[in-house]
Amino acid sequence: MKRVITYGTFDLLHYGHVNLLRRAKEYGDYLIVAISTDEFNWNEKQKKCYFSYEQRKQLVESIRYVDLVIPEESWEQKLEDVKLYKVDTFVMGDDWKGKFDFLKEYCEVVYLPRTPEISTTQIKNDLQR
Ligand code: C2G
Repeated sequence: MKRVITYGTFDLLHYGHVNLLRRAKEYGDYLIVAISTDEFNWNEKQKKCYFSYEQRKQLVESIRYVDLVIPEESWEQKLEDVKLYKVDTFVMGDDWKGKFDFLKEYCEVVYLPRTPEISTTQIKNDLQR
């Protein structure tokens, strides 16, 4: 079984997120998604999510490509996760290109093109108009 992992906030879940998860799943048979907790988002990314961790988890778990959702609580946990879950491929959108190359010793690292014209920030801005 080939295992894939990816990380993200996934707030206001949109088709850009789903495109990423669909393509990530193509690299294996089992896709793990680490979702940033509310604390991690606030403390480390200065992001205030519209949906709580539990709500974002429920939404992501409902996506057909996703096999397991775990919490992302620190920047440093990726290496532990790769080892713990015996990950073969680490996937992120290419806005993170190069940032996780240190994992190349342990697994394949893939950066996928982002879906253009959509983001959680864009949705929030558009709704304020
Ligand atoms: N994404 C995408 N296309 C978009 C928007 C997002 O491909 N239009 C991808 C991002 O590149 C990322 C994933 O969807 O791989 C989740 O995006 P975010 O929820 O914005 O995640 P982010 O805040 O980048 O957190 O430790 C890594 C971080 O947790 C990533």
